Amino acid sequence: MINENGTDLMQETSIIKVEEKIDKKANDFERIMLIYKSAIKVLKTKFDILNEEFDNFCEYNPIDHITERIKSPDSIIEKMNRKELELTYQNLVEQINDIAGMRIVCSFKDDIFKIVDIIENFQDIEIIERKDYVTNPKPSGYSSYHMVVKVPVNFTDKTIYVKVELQIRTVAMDFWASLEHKLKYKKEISKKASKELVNAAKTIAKLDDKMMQIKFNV
Ligand code: 0O2
Repeated sequence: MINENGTDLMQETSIIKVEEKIDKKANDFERIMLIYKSAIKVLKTKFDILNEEFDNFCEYNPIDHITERIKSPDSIIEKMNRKELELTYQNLVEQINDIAGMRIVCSFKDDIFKIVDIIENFQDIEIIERKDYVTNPKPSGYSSYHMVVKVPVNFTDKTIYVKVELQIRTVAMDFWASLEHKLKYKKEISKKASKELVNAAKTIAKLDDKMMQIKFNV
């Protein structure tokens, strides 16, 4: 929840046309992006601490690697158009949950749920949405655990709560998603190829289950 000293990013944002401002390289857009970048830094620090704790004090580290990104202006506009949203900052902040994104890539499938548990226990982070495409993959075959969280970012005069999308997946799921994204990027693919990708995703899901079994039996 947002406490009485905190500000939601939405309250920070007036209704300005995103397109115009991006074209003019206006300060408003840069300021908003800086706020998202800061939220990523806050979360990244949390995961760096966990990583060190796992490496130094635990038998095993479930995190293989972490990547983060801020959505590009072109990609923001493409997503807003796809969702038929008017290009305003208010819509950007309210409706687009993955301007700031972080991907936590785990070794084994059960590690995903360990990481989810850990995030649920972060006292200062609010989970506002989750989608479990690990238990229920998308029709495309895509598998990952998604969470949208609100992260408090402290500035000189206020705390702003900023949305970050977390994608938690195994190395194998990451391999599939990354290649599938490359194959589909800005082009239609045939029905046959789509079917083959779904089959490849099923093979990968079996492989993840097999690797987990092996881990439990070593
Ligand atoms: P990009 O370029 O990766 O950022 P929402 O974000 O919730 O408002 P949506 O699309 O309903 O909108 O949410 P969903 O299904 O949770 O997907 C969000 C993100 O998950 C996508 O962001 C992708 O990164 C990833 N994703 C979802 N489905 C697929 C898929 O079939 N294949 C691959 N490779 N990735 C997928 P963007 O903005 O669509 O794309």
